[in-house]
Amino acid sequence: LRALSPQDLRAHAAEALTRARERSVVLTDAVDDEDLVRQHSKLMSPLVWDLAHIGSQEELWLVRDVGGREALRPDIDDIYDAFQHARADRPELPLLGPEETRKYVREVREKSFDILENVPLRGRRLTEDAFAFGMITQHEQQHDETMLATHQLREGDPVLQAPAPPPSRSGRLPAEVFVPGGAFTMGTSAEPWALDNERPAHEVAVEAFFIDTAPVTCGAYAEFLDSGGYENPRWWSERGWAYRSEHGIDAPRFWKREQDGWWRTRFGVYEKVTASEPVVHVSFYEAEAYAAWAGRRLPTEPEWEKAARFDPVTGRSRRFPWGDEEPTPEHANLGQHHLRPAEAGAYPAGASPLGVHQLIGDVWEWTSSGFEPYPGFAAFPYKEYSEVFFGGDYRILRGGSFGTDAAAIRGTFRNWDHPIRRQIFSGFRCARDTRPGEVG
Ligand code: AVJ
Ligand code: FE
Repeated sequence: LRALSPQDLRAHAAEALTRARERSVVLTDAVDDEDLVRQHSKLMSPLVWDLAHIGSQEELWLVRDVGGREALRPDIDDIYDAFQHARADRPELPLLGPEETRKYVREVREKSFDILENVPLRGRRLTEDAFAFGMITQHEQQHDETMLATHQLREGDPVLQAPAPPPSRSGRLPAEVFVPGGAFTMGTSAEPWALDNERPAHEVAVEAFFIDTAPVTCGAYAEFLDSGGYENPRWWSERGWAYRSEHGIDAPRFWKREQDGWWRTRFGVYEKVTASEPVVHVSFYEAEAYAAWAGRRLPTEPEWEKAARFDPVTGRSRRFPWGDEEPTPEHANLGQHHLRPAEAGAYPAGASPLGVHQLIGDVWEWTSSGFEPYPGFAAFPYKEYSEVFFGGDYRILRGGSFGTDAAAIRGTFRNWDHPIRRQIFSGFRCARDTRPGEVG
């Protein structure tokens, strides 16, 4: 991005915005109007709220701030402000209807494109490297992933289709990978579209450790379940056990035990759980309990990032596990191209220099770390993106899922959620300390 001419940068931003919008349209045109305005779960907004909120944020940042243009709909700012209304209360708001919403987001987008063509991309931090356009692209893609999670919660016939992801192309992989101890560069000061919480680049020391080559599979997770793991407080943290008991949690979200084993509902299809696939829709507490049962632990956030970015030959941290190039379908299962995670070994071209697979794509991975600012953090361009969440009851998730677009993921990207959440596309991999005398 840094090397692009202003004209190429504009074209790149326009292409990213267009791809995001195509996806928003797929997700909202897939259902009828009744489904669009309905709340499918108390945890989620009606899809029509997400769509108008996408337009509202774009109006605020691109049309009004970057473009300096007049407000289109100042009357609806409050309705689509995520901080004014909890998700559970959003169906009660005087929301724009489906057609009005579609018209609104189209009108905002026409203005954004006009502004992108004409605004100087130098001289102001918000427009440097077309940052605001990248930020709004990522915002739309993040809500698209949220809408995909709403689709997963929706009852009724399937409305989304996608081909199956590739099978393993890696032969037999080792169970775990050794990551050497020492300092590495975490975060970034160079990534043009990185969000405020990924900045700045800084050195972090980690002890040597081992990390799983691939995310924990449904087959491995079912062993934990079938050995009574959900009935034994020994594996659970105190808060995790209380959460599992209060909510009657006895398996990953969407799983059901049948006579012939575990089944699941996935985007409206009831199917047998595939043992070789990464487990998804587990909370942090479940991930933590599985790890304890397996005699292991979750990786910390710095450990995850070192495993993903550290190149032992150059000592440098890469943008992605495979290098500095943008993700392609050869590198990772991203972008809702498939509606499920792929089995271990499906993306050999996406492995890290140390040989860790599928860190990007497939499933978000819980880490043991809370959401804290990096040393030197500065809120940009607004406190409500990250700063207000620091120190809250959150755990960091890394790497993105099959429902995350390439525009909204990188080796430095940080996601966070409450430890009880599992409607998101969350899985995990385990790590462990080196044993005395053990060398990788
Ligand atoms: C960073 C994914 C936790 O979806 O709540 C969307 C991103 N911020 N709109 C979320 C976000 C404002 C955020 N996460
Ligand atoms: Fe938002």
